[in-house]
Amino acid sequence: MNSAGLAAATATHCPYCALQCGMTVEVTPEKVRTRPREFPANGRGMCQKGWTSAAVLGTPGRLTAPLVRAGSADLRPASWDDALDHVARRLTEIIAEHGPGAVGVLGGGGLTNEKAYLVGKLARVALRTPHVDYNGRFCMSSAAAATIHAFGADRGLPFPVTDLAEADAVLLVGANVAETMPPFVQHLRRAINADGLVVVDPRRSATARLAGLHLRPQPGTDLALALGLLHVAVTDGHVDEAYVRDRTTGFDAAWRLAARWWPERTERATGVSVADQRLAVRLLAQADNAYVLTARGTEQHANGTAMVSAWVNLALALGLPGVAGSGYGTITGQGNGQGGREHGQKADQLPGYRKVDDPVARRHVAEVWGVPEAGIPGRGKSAYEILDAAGRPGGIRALLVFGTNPVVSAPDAGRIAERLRELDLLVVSDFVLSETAEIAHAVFPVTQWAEEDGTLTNLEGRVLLRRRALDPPDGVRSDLDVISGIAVRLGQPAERFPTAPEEVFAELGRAGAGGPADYSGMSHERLRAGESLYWPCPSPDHPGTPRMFLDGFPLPGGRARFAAVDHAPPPETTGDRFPLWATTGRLLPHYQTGTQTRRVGELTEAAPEVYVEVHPDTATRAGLAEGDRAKVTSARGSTSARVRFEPGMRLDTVFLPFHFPDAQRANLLTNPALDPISRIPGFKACAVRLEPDLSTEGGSGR
Ligand SMILES: Nc1nc2c(c(=O)[nH]1)N[C@H]1C(S)=C(S)[C@@H](COP(=O)(O)OP(=O)(O)OC[C@H]3O[C@@H](n4cnc5c(=O)[nH]c(N)nc54)[C@H](O)[C@@H]3O)O[C@H]1N2
Ligand SMILES: Nc1nc2c(c(=O)[nH]1)N[C@H]1C(S)=C(S)[C@@H](COP(=O)(O)OP(=O)(O)OC[C@H]3O[C@@H](n4cnc5c(=O)[nH]c(N)nc54)[C@H](O)[C@@H]3O)O[C@H]1N2
Ligand code: SF4
Ligand SMILES: [Mo]
Repeated sequence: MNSAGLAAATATHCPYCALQCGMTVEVTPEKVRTRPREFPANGRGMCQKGWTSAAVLGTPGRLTAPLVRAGSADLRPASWDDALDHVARRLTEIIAEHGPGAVGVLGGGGLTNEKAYLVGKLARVALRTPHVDYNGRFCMSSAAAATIHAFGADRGLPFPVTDLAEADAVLLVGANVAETMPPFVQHLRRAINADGLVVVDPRRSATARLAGLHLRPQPGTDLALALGLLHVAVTDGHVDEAYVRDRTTGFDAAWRLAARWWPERTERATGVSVADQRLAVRLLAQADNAYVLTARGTEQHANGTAMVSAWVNLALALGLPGVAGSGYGTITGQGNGQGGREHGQKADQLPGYRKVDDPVARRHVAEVWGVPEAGIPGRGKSAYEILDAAGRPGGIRALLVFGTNPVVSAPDAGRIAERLRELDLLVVSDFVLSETAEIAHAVFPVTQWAEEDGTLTNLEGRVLLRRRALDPPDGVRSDLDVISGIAVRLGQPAERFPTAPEEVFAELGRAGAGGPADYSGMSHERLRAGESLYWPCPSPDHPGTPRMFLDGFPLPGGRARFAAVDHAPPPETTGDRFPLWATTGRLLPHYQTGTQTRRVGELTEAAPEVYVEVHPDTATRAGLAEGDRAKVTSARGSTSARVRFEPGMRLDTVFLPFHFPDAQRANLLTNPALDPISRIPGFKACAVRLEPDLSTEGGSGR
């Protein structure tokens, strides 16, 4: 037992990705250790990051006092009261001078549901700014927009992840689960053994190596491929006509566009052969149980919403969604990527996954918050637009950041870092000095996953309770304390910004009651008792909803909607100056911007620096050998990366992981053009050139 009377072993969940593997945290006087625990999503599995996650709790770089920068001085330790007073005073001055719309707030999909909810409330009620958004804008927003259109609701997997174990065929589009959530692969075992796993990825990724069929389109051409597969489904007679007639609308308009994507044209646009197109569709259509799953490879494009819609169209034509034993799903990425997009930290959204411009939702939430409805601001800028407006006259002058590190993760990150330096006030909550915290005016040191209670919603819409397993270090407080501390100093009553997670959860349930993501029947108590609760769960005696859409879709007539979408090339093309496509993504050992995993010895040893994965012939043509340092340059900037040969790579494509800081940032290259609907940037396709890096210091980041 430690001072809070905590048990030596606590059943909880991993701090990282959306699989939320069940784990036990064991605390002894010598050390803190994590072990996997039996849980449906992970079986008994856990990846290297989960095994080593306790190391971040005691990392030498752990922040234990607030930091404040006065003028151009360095960040210096301050007391909590002084730091909170300082931030509140500066916010008050900035709002007085520029108005509330000069303040921006960014949240994250790693925050608990309770924190995500209070981040939104802080912005709307205490700061009165519409400009609140979160890092999921860079992650899940295309899938969210496409599935809300198609199904009327966005729950990543609208079925338990264990259902996949019965699948004979799975089409996995732009997902590298073998690295991004290794225990997930166990659920694909049957499909893999039946040669029914079809992977769509321009790279021969670890996941593509498990596939019976690997389709290798040029980056950014997924939409043409999806249209081509729909075309083949129709012409080869694989459409589920009864399903399309009885359970959907809009097929004809979608087909009119897909009709022009005959197989040979699709092959020319994507590089995927006619035979492989036909085989992929046949495998899916002839399976007893089949699923279409998408992830960031196909979603993070400047037309990502349309791309996801095209994959959903294919699933609908084959009669998969809303049928037991088959379906469509998007694989949520961050630990609370699902809950993070439901409780009101999005620019266009109120708690319960309701629209901020829906008058009924506004009245309901205003009543729960005890504020006049007219006082709730309308729709605000999206994440990239907030960052891009930073420090501009008439733009964002003050920015509060909870749980994201845009200096590394934003597209065109060199320019975004410049914008953030122009802010009058940048405030960051984190447990380490992230690259964004380094340039902040105030930094609050916060508790980590194992030091506080909170709920998260995993990739299948199941709400989990993460338990406090040990005491936080002295000087560290929760994000909930930071939010409440700022709000109260801005004149809010303390009871409007509670700091007890259980109390916040009860309030977010009330605020979201009646919305699509209805948590009002859930409580920490039910979760502590071990109930398995999937939303919607609208009353205390409701068992939750593991499988959605079986009785119809929450749309007129209960019917799902096809979307009429057509292929468009990425916003920039390759040519003489930039002849190659660069795409970006993840490696097993590191998580996101690496602030956590780069502090773990074993993980840094496994992946010490950025590399560029390239076909040997492409590298040789650029005068590069394996292990050389290459300079990768786009119209935005350059990254210095070690060359790694990959014979399975397309000749026209290179790949870089985005986990590394400074001159190693893949995001010095990426194009910030945004999808018109989801506002996601196209992290997965930009034009670059590759050459030897002759600079001795090894890089030329901006
Ligand atoms: N180890 C590790 N695991 C993680 C994370 C992490 O940072 N590290 N992050 C978590 C988060 S937040 C997320 S969102 C998920 C992401 O999980 P994934 O989506 O699986 O990860 P990515 O590596 O971003 O992209 C997946 C694949 O898309 C491919 N791809 C690139 N361009 C294209 C394209 O144009 N079309 C298609 N079809 N594929 C393309 C890439 O080659 C890559 O193999 O992972 C989660 N899990
Ligand atoms: N080129 C390229 N760029 C990408 C992507 C890509 O595939 N390619 N993927 C995009 C995707 S999918 C995502 S999700 C984003 C992720 O991008 P970010 O959100 O910037 O990445 P993280 O490293 O998760 O940043 C979270 C920060 O918050 C801290 N943190 C973690 N938990 C908490 C908490 O509870 N409270 C507080 N206050 N802080 C916390 C961590 O220490 C870390 O510094 O990156 C996007 N950027
Ligand atoms: S797969 Fe995800 S949840 Fe599981 S241990 Fe690895 S990072 Fe943690
Ligand atoms: Mo993500």
